[in-house]
Amino acid sequence: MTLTDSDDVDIMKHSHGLNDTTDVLVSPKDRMKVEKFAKLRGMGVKLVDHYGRYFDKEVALIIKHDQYRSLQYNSYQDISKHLKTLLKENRRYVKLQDLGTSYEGRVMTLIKISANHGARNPIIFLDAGAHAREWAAPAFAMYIIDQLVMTLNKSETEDLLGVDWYILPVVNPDGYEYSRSDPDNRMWRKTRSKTWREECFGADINRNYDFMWGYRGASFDPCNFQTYAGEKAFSERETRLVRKVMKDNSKRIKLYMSIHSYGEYLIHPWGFTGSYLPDQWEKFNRLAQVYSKAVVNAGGRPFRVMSTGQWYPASGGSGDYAFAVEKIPYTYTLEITDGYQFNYPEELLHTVLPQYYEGLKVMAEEMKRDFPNKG
Ligand code: 0X9
Ligand code: ZN
Repeated sequence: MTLTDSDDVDIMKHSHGLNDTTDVLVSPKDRMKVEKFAKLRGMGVKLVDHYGRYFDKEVALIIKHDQYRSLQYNSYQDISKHLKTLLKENRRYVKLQDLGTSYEGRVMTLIKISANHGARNPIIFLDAGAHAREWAAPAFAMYIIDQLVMTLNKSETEDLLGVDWYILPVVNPDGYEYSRSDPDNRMWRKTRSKTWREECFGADINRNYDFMWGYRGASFDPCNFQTYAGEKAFSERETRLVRKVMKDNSKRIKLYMSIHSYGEYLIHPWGFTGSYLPDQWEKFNRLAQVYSKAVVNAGGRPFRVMSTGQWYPASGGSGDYAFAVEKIPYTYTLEITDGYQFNYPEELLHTVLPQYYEGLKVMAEEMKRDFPNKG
């Protein structure tokens, strides 16, 4: 069947491209047919029952050509699909690496974006969504990905500021989907793995890394729904997959940033203590100020820059691990959005994400300058 106007199907509006919808009125007896038609073509279907036109029995089907959208909160499935679409449409610039699966079996995909994959440029490694409820973080990671790919498409010569971007947009897909599954689960933070307490699930990914594990600001109680550090360091598959990215690329990764929310903070090691700072703290501070200034220049608010431990000490975080163990020269945690806690309104994403992105671009330029000898 083709989707054309007929006695059975009333197309109220055609799609005008990606992300647009086709809105269709259909009688209940033909509903399945149209739904199947859309699903077979990978289109999303939203059903509005009892649309109330002609007869109250009529049904409207809204067919979305692509469920994924930049600047909205997307499902993990749509995010994964979108990464594949980007690969298909940009084979020169985009590579995908399946890292493995999450505890519940979701495939975790690292996207590598480069103007020249053979050039051995310095790598900026970004991850987001370690904490399930911090939805703004994966949204920002996806925004960055879309912008980088768009930049490469606009100008063949543009070289993404001379760095390669490795991005893992959702570190904790099980938790993310759990937090999306029901309003009651919206505040879920941890993974969804089984623990030795039968009734309690999950560990805090940002307490699960093997540097000063369990030393401060972490819990050993699996029923602690915030900061349970896990049964041991790297007990969580997802944490191990992030480690794998770091280990596989440790020589070339010059900047690692873990994107979280909320509060507008850009924090650097140490996280395990607030009593002292690493020798390099002035470099950390300087680069963070550069980020913050660029955000301000783009019309945003300044970020609060400090060591993580000065904010509040917590050990077993990814930033400390990346710096202390993997020897990545610059590591940060970026806490984005302010004023709405974990429920940053979707319709406001377009106001802040472009500002945050400007900061990253300037950081990339700095990385290129700091590490000119290609890793
Ligand atoms: O507590 C955390 O893991 C982070 N804040 S959040 O609200 N996103 O949960 C801060 C992480 C900073 N890292 C350490 N304190 N080690
Ligand atoms: Zn967080």
